[in-house]
Amino acid sequence: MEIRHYLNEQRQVVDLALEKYMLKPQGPFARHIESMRYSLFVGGKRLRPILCLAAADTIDPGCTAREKLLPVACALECIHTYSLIHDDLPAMDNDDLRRGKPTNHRLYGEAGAILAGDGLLTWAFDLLTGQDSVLPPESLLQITHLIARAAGSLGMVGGQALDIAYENKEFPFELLQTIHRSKTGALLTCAVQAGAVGAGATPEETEAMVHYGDRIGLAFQIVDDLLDVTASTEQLGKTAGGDAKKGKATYPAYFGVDKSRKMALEAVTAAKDALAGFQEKAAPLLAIADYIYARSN
Ligand code: GRG
Repeated sequence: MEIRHYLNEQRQVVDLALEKYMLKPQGPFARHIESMRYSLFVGGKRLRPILCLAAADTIDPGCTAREKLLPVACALECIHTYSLIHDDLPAMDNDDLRRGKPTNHRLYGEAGAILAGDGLLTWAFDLLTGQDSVLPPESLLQITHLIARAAGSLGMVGGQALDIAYENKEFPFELLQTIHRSKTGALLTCAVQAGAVGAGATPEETEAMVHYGDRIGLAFQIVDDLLDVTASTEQLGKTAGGDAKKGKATYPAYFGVDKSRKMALEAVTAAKDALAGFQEKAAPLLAIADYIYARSN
């Protein structure tokens, strides 16, 4: 599978769906909606929605499920984008650059950026439960709960709280794993799990997907840590070297660059092993796992 071609094609599918489902900048809230749309459409790999659709395709290769999952895929991207807007705020990472462009608060002010994030988070749940949602009520309820759990205080928000609380402090490696699992891994795992559930996966199939999500989540975070050390600001589209400056504990800080790369590769191998039962139907998910590791080189 030519992964770059696949990811480009799928990114276009997601972008079209986002355009369809996203609020339009009109009426009395036009400026606020424009601020949400700015960060949503300024770039991004669309990894979470693509993972959701690829998981659905693995369970239901006839591609009928993926259509029904497009609002779910878009909701995941809205939540991810909100997290990036808030992460960049002066009260958090205070960054000027995201996705290669000025951060939201640089353009819309701090209050505007907080509200853009709040708007995207809330719109995600509007999208999940509104008129565009065509999944059967039972799977919809399950998926909505999975997303709320992954995004909230026992997932991404909780992970971010821990990440900030432990800046410039020493802490055991186990806590670093908890931070990564919740801050970054939970939403990635949830994307794959939601795709599987929406496509009618059996509990065993869903379990395999969760295992895959957990391992690519780990690999993704290790690679993100590595890129912060090895890539330039231009390559990253955000300020490079930020982790060390902010006193963040990272994989390279604990283990060095070479060992971290090895650990990322091990995580990707375990992710791929988890999908052995799906054989060639899992080709896109396998290729995405390889792509996550390849970014580190
Ligand atoms: C503020 C509630 C709240 C949470 C923030 C996701 C997050 C939690 C912070 C972002 C900080 C960070 C660099 C985390 C590492 C992993 C990560 C989420 C990287 C960005 O995701 P990509 O590479 O970004 O998928 P694009 O722009 O391609 O969508």
